[in-house]
Amino acid sequence: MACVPVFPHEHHVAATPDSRSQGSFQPSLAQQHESAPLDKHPTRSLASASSMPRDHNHDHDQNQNLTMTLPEDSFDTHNCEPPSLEVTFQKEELLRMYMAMVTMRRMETTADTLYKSQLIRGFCHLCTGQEAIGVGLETALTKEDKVITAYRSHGFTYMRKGSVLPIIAELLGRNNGISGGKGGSMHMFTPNFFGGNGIVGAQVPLGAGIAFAQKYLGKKAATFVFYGDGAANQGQVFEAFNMAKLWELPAVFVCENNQYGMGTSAARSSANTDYYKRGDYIPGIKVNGMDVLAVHQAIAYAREWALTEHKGPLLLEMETYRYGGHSMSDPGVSYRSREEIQKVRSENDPITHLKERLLEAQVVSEAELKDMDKAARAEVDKAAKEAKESEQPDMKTFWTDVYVKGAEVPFLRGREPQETHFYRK
Ligand SMILES: Cc1ncc(C[n+]2csc(CCOP(=O)(O)OP(=O)(O)O)c2C)c(N)n1
Ligand SMILES: [Mg+2]
Repeated sequence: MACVPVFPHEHHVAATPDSRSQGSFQPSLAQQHESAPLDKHPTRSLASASSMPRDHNHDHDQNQNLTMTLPEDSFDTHNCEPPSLEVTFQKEELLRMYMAMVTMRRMETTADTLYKSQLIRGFCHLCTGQEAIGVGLETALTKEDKVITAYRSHGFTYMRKGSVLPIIAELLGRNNGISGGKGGSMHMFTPNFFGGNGIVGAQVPLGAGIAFAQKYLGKKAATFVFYGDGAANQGQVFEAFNMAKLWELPAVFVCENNQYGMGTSAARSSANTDYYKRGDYIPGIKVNGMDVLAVHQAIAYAREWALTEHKGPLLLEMETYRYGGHSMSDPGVSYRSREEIQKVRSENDPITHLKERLLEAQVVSEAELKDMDKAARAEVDKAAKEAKESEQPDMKTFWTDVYVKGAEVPFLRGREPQETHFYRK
């Protein structure tokens, strides 16, 4: 299976059978599946029963395991062994991953359309092109693990919540949105997903704090802290690294290197673009973030690492690419060429990669994949219709959900002086 990384890794450290079996942090496949993925989420609707292929001419047993070997250049390492290149999945799990990625893409395309028709206002950051990260992440986590990211949060929210309607409704500012229609694109949360944060880099120390809380409370939960290449040079990121290492926190810092910040290439903004080495004393792994199976493998490895006593944090760099502009107000072609975007789309698309794997392994036929694409479209279109039909939040709730109950400041200023709201009379 040809699987081309976004940008071929220059300093690849090949996994040898020996290196893969060394060290207590290397989870066995059995362990990975114990801590795993989709089946541990009974409420998740990655793919409804009706949208999964039922009657095809290939292998009828979707519970059957399929073992595949990832390309040798899937990982580069800094002071640690690479994850195993052998991955085993049930066929049904692979189909659910495909379904999740196409649903996520359709959701973002729909958000793009709704934004352009001015039904979504304000900021809106889409993750089109980066789907393998959100999906590969969730397949390796348990519900109790924690996730925090910046403002490019729709894909993660979808995976943690398991449905599209609360996300589109939130974008449209409707009361059945995930934050009651009062948060918008950057402020989405679930009990174990801490958003959605608009201040670049600020989620990194917050994430270290969440990891600290898990350790303090004796919980067996790893915290995955996402940030971008554009945030990677901030002082607070290194301060968080330092404390996480000193306190051996169960944190995994994940740099989503999509090659650009807000209009500036990684090479123009970072003196060292090997983000996986930038933790210095924290070991790191560069991962082909366009391959959902490589992402899964790296996340499972990192989770095990973080939860092993005295190993402390790990750094992952997901090498990926964003197809759209930084946000809806950026066409995204003034600092990179259309040809570059087209080349990644046609040669290195994460959905196409998985599709090719599934076809090659005869897990599914082309026609069945088309049916899944159609089902994903129908699911998102239905959610968008329902979201559009729902109400805007009542103005009475305008001042609520700003502070934790009991922690409110005496008053909060609105846009106009006469809009001031007094929490304490
Ligand atoms: C502290 C702060 N400075 C500047 C901004 C404006 N800003 C928003 S996103 C961004 C670039 C971030 O790029 P990156 O971390 O690579 O994330 P990506 O958008 O590529 O996902 C900037 C400068 C901000 N939101 N917060
Ligand atoms: Mg970036």
